[in-house]
Amino acid sequence: MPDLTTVKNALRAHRIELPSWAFGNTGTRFKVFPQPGVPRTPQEKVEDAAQVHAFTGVAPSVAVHIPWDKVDDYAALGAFAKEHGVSIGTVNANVFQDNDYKLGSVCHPDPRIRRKAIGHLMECVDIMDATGSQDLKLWFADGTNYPGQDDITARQDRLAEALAEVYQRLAPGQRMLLEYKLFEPSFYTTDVPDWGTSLLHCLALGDQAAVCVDTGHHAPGVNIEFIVASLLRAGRLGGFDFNSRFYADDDLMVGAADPFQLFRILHEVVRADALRPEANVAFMLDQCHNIEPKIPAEIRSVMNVQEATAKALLIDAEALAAAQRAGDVLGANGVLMDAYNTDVRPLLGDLRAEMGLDPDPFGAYLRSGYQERIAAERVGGTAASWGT
Ligand code: RM4
Ligand code: MN
Repeated sequence: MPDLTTVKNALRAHRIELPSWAFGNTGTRFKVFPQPGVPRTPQEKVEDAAQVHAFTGVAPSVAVHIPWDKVDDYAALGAFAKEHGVSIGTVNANVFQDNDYKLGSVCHPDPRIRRKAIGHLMECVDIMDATGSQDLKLWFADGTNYPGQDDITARQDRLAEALAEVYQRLAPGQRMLLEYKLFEPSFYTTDVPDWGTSLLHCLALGDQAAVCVDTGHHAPGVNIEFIVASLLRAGRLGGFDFNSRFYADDDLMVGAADPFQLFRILHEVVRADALRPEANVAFMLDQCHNIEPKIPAEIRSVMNVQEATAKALLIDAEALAAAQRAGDVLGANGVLMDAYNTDVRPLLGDLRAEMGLDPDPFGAYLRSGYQERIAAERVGGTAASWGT
């Protein structure tokens, strides 16, 4: 059995990044239900993210989305985050919400639009320089709706050209994470629809480019842990956008729809010894809390990742390898299931107590009075929301 101190040390060192947009109002294409106390500024999003870190101890950075988190002075935003005990993490580019991008951004047939999109990506790298962020995350809504609408190969060429230009702009130590998604908003072709396409572009670019696996971006039934294992093997797993889904890109809390899948994914990470921060795999959340309260939902999500990670760390690797070598199908599966079926909540409670935290971050936050305070204080102004 793995040594409990080693397991706890791995969990203590684990880092989970929060998305600024999870704290703002979000909804579906049908309705956004506003919530009281929602941040009105990027700074207020940072304050809320800092609460999640204060109660969990493992979420010390917050990803920003540009222009949703546009400020005049990004270095000052970074300093503000630091004062609140967190830092600015991944910079997410947004080239999908401008009228010019109706037919795409970096794959658009018009060079003027492509230039504009590349300009935005360059601006995001400037922001990384100011905040000290390591990663630029790129997700493109680019694609087509109708056969014949545009040339599939020409669009790949335009994509490669744009990515190469931005890649050249990266400083040593900065990375480009290329995220894929099967479909939506495009319904016929998507220009980066899968991990193969993303990996091909990353390989062409160089070592500073890696794939981002958003767990909600696959067809139903896809074996995500297989993709994760393959990318780890190739040294090109840049990070995760964790969330869960029942149907498509549902953006629900990670571990809510399929905790077993999350465990299987984390087993591959642990097996590759890639949980350590030095392994440079970013564990990010990318979620929208449309009907549930946002800060508690982020706390619950962090706890869900920790629980799946703890179970993966508890797998008896030696017993598993021995059973695999012996061709003991049921024995090997049993080793995995024993770990999965362990109740790790007491272990995580102990760990939090050792870290000087409340063993129950969820309850502790609810009791803290923060939610009531922001609901009372954040009146006036415009609540941040998906799209602003
Ligand atoms: C996309 C993708 C990106 C996120 C946006 C908001 O579906 O998952 O990571 O930045 O949504
Ligand atoms: Mn994502």
